[in-house]
Amino acid sequence: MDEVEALRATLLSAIEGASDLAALEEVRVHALGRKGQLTERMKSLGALDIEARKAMGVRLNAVKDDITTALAARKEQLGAAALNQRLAAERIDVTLPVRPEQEGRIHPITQVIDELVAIFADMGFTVAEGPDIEDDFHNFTALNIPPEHPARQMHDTFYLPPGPNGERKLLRTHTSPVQIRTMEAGPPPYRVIVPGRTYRVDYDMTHTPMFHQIEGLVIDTTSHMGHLKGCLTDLVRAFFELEDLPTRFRPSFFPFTEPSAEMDIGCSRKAGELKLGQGGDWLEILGCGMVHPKVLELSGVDPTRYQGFAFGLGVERCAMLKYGIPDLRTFFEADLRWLRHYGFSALDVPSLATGLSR
Ligand code: 2NM
Repeated sequence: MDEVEALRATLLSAIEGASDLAALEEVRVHALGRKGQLTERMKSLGALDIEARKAMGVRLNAVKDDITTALAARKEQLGAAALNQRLAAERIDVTLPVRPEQEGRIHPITQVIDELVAIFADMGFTVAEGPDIEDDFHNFTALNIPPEHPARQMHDTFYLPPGPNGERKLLRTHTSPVQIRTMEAGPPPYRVIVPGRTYRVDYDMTHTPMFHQIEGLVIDTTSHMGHLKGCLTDLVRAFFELEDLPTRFRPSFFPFTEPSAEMDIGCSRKAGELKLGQGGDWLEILGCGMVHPKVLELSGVDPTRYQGFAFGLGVERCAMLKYGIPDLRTFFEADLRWLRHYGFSALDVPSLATGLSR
């Protein structure tokens, strides 16, 4: 046997003899690595004359191919053996209970929005959404809010720096601009609610600069104040889960509705404790009214053909009343202990079939 054949035999038997993947890798480096036996032989080809170099080159390449093939085959064998060994040695008990994980909580604001959406959806409303950054027309002008109205003042509305055309955008002060956009987008009938964030320059015990509203809009040919009263009375009775919660409507004023009203719910205030649904006291809960003909017209709806009502309520206030949360500002402090206390399980989706929440 000549030297090349001897090398081939030695390397092949070393490959066969490797007992694990680490040993096999050692054999590979020993043979084919930068200083490996086969590599060194190939380097020495340069010293031979051209005919001998050709012949030896062909033989060495054949040995290299054989070694490479043998290495791959042995690697697969050893890999499979290692896996089988692990499979035999290791056990997973798939019946073990999962490790306890912290469950996230639904923020009371989200919960109340979900509850109100469920109630309105049951009455046939759909949800509309729109931008937080609005223009003056959709937030004020289209709502019949006059140019000199105090709400437009810098100290009540967050204005953005003027754009290239001098127009100053603003953070919407209510979600009504979405209702304007709904009316602009197509003809009545409309039956929509608009939940979302709203912004006003205000910060004290009972006001935060960002807060949440749900507004509603119902427009058809014959929608009237009776529908408004029935719809909103059903709403508060479903939301507070009090079947005969008393309501009353007091005359009020908004530029975008005529007539306008404020709705109160019955309550009692004894020894500083508020109880909904009984006693002779009243608590203001929302604003509403028949949409002003000028608002319809400015939104492209024919006020001689269509009429209807709108309303708006504060989500934080509803959450505080229903869930006994005393301080408005805690809603936005992102305190996890607070959220664990006042938050809701994601597994209890509010629906009218199962009760709004548990
Ligand atoms: C309120 C009270 C009364 C209202 C009006 C409109 C619109 F766009 F249709 F004109 N949206 N929301 C409205 C009416 C809002 O919040 C206290």
